[in-house]
Amino acid sequence: MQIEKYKLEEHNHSLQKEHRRRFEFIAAEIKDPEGILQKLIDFQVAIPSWALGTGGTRFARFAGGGEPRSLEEKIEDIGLLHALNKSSGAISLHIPWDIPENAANIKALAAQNGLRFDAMNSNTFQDQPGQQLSYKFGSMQHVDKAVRKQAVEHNIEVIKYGVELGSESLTVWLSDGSCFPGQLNFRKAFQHTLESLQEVYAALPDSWKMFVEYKAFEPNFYSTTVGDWGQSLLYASKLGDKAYTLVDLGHHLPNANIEQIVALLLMEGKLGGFHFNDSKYGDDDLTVGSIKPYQLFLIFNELVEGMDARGMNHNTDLGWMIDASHNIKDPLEDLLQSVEAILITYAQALLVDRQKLTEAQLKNDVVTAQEILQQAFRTDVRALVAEARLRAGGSLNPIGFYRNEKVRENLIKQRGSKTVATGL
Ligand code: RM4
Ligand code: MN
Ligand code: MN
Repeated sequence: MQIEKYKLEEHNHSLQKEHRRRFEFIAAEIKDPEGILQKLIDFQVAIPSWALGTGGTRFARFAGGGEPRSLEEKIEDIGLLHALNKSSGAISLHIPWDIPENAANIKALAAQNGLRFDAMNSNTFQDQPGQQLSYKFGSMQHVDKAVRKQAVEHNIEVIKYGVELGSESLTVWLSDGSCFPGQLNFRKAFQHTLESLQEVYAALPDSWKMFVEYKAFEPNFYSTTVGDWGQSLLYASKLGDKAYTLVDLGHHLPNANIEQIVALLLMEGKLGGFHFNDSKYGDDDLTVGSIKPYQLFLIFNELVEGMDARGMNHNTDLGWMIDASHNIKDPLEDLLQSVEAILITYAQALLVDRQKLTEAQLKNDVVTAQEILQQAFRTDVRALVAEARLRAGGSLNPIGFYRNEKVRENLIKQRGSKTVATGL
């Protein structure tokens, strides 16, 4: 479904007066509004191809209508999001859920929608129909060399698809681990995994990055072979300069200090990518910013500080991706909410008065340090984010527009009410 430009203009026009009043207020309140607006306009977050359909739990899946039935329709959905918010200009593919049958056509369709291909994701956590050997007891860690080889070859195939599409990174997330004590030898599992990753690393094109994603538990419940940032960093350091750690916000044990992890990975030049979502208990994959917005702010605060300390480009030097799943919301509305939450939090982090914070730290003035952070966090920057969207050609109120234009109803008419998107 295409968004008609005149409809977007009409919608923006009807909201313009109220918006101007709010924008002028915030612009007068903060330092360098123009600089911040440009950073917000530049910032792009990749949408994963698996987040466009309704997810499910291990108990049930309540399918929504009008879900994309093919990779082409997924690209159209992301194009629609991007037309509305101008901040979703990339797609992250999962192989084999979304194999591009004709890469040139897929690339052209993405380009028409203003999208580029972000990290490619491999999948050795499920057995696929026709697959020779099973991953039931792991993939890259497996005791059987033939299984490890199969996993390595799959990853190399994913890189090939990525090269055809113009992607420049591979994310490896392994479910490898064990469910019971004694099931595996930790050291051997690590060494097998490292050797397998090394073989994949050797097949990476020069310009590519490899992201090693960690996760504390699930689907394995006793040990995970890439279980935390320490293990991921160990693999990434042993692999080489093109290997980095990927932080998924839902992959830690409860109450982990993720902002500190981020700060240290950045300091080491080993933070590569990010999977945004929110959670209360485990890998809940909820809408970004819906449960712990202050934690997200503290993470962004470290990201901005750490990237600036290394002179990094906020938009292009890290891979920014959403990794969420939607059980009860319309996935497109949920994604609009997630991207909005990311931009709001990024804007707030840009507001932190770094010089004053450093001064407070040097004086051990704990109270002032807290005041500085909370001053930024409690600033209502929504009109700033809306202005960035407006200047980039998007909508002042993406969800409002989506609902007024009955986008979901139209998609159901086009695609049917019982469609199933590929994926989990
Ligand atoms: C995992 C992890 C990966 C994602 C899969 C579907 O928990 O977050 O990034 O590819 O789920
Ligand atoms: Mn993830
Ligand atoms: Mn996850």
